[in-house]
This record gives sequence, structure tokens and C-alpha cells, in this order.
Amino acid sequence: MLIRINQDAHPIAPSEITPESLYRGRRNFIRAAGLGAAALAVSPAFAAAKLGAIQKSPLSSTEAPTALKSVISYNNFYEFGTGKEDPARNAGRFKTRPWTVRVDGLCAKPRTFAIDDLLKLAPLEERIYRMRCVEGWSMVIPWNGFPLASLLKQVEPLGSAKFVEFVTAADRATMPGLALPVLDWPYTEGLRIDEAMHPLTILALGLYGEELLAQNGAPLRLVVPWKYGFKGAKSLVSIRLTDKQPATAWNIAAPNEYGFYSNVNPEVDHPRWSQASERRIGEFTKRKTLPFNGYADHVARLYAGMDLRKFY
Ligand SMILES: Nc1nc2c(c(=O)[nH]1)N[C@H]1C(S)=C(S)[C@@H](COP(=O)(O)O)O[C@H]1N2
Ligand SMILES: [Mo]
Repeated sequence: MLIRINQDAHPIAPSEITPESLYRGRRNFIRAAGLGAAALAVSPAFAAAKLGAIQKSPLSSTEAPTALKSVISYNNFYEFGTGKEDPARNAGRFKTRPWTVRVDGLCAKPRTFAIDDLLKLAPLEERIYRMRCVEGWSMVIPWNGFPLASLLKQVEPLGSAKFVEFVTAADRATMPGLALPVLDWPYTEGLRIDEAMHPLTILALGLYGEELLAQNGAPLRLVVPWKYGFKGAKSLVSIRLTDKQPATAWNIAAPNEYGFYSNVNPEVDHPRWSQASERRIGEFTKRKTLPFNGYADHVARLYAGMDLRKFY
């Protein structure tokens, strides 16, 4: 069962965590053993390719990144099922190439980008970000990507563009979770334009120096580190500039639980989960959750004068 690396029960004991070197070694072994497309297809964890040159960023956290094994096996991606291990297990038929993302709406130069266009658009950076899920767990993930602003500038947003809407893939043939009526598919998300243009907001194409695996939102996903994880829409197909606040899939599903802003706020509990503390995957004692997930110095000013209990 060499290729089934996603079967561990969580929480993960430190002793169970596979160091990255071992993960790479195992993958190289599988390649060397000549296992073909069929073997790779059942385990998207082994389909990733190494990314090119990656620049370090002063916006990275200095905290220790969560073990790669946890990052790729403990996921929320309901299009592949609602269990934490479902995405890694069920994403094997999902195709991430060829892939295009449409960027349009209120802009002068709407355009469809292929993944290779995106890779030429801006230098890839490493952004080590704290990530916090509304369910009460957190990770530190070394994303590889570039500011969303670099992409938006290419299409020349009009002054009337006040929001950005994100729409993600919804392919019934390869995403078994779409058969479940949990969300109003496709998964959609939104940001205010100033949030979208903020330097912390990135599009990620990889993590740990390799292309994203399907379970993490390949081939590209949004990452907004001061907001709850569900803002980070995976496997994006469309980015649209609008003048109205976009509807979001979680807000449609449960408006009293998920607001448009979704800023990490230890003082505003989710109706079912306290947001005051969190469990960092790989650790046992809980940590206190920080306002804006620790990014207050960067982003608190975006919300000056707003009642963040009302705009949750
Ligand atoms: N398309 C899509 N994007 C999604 C989700 C999803 O179910 N579908 N889940 C969200 C939630 S709740 C979280 S916490 C993060 C998890 O990202 P990760 O699995 O890469 O850590 O993805 C977010 N993006
Ligand atoms: Mo989440």
C-alpha cells in the first residue's frame, strides 16, 4: 500500500508525520519503479511536479510549517466529499490540465489565462502563511504563488469595480461530492476590491515548492490568510470584477453562520464552534486565536469604522 498515504486518523501524532524528504524519496521510488498513469491516477498525491525558481517573501510567517503529509491529507474540499480524507482519496480522476481561468467583468481587458500564462505573469513567491479553519484547526502552509493584484492589474479594472467574485470548478464526472446537496454548486466566494488587491492576498499554484495537488485546489486557488479557510476558493475557473457584493456558497447555505467578510475574529463565535482558540495540526495544546489570524497590523485598517460583529 505504498501509494495510499492518506489513511491516517487525525489528530496526527508527531511520530507519524512523514518528513518531506521521506515523502519525496517515496515518490521518486514510485517513479523509478515505472508505475504508469494508472497508478498515478489513483493517487493524485504523486502527480505533482516541482515548480521553478521561487523567491522568498518578507510577508512570510517565521513559524514552523505544518508537515507536508498533513497539508495534503487533511483537507476540506466538499466537491470530493465532506470527510477530511475524502479529497485526497477521491480526486484521482480530476483533470487539472489543460486549464484556463477567465478574468472578466468590470475591466478594460477581459482575458482568459492558461496556467502557463499565469506562470509568466509574475515571479513565484514562497508565502508561509498561518491558515485558520472555522472548524477550529489551523496550519502553517508554505504556499507558492503571486499576488492576486498582479493578475487583476493585467485586465485593468474599471473604477466601478468594487468586488471580485470567484467561481470554482464543478465537474460532475470527476467530482463525486457534487452529487451531495451540501452547497449550491459551483462553490463561489467573494472579496471587496481592496481586499483582493491587498499584497497578502495571493493566488497559489503550489505549496512546498511543488505544483498543488488536487486536494489543495489544483491548479490554482485563492489564499487570504486573515480570513477563515473557506474564503480560499479552490480550483478557480472564473474571477469577475463586479459592482455588487457577490453571493458566496457558504453564505447561501447558512447565512447566520457564514458572512461575507469571514475575518478571523476570536470575539465572534460561529454558532457551533468557539473561535477563541484553535488546534494547530501536529500540536496538542490549543493556541489562542489572534484577531485577523495574526495579520492585524497588515489588514485591520481595511475595516476601520466597521462593526465586525455585524460584518462577520
Ligand atoms: N472549491 C472549494 N474550495 C474550498 C473548499 C471547498 O469545499 N470547495 N473548502 C474551504 C475550506 S472550509 C477550507 S478550511 C480550505 C482548506 O484548504 P486546504 O485543504 O488546502 O488546507 O479550503 C477552502 N476552499
Ligand atoms: Mo474551513
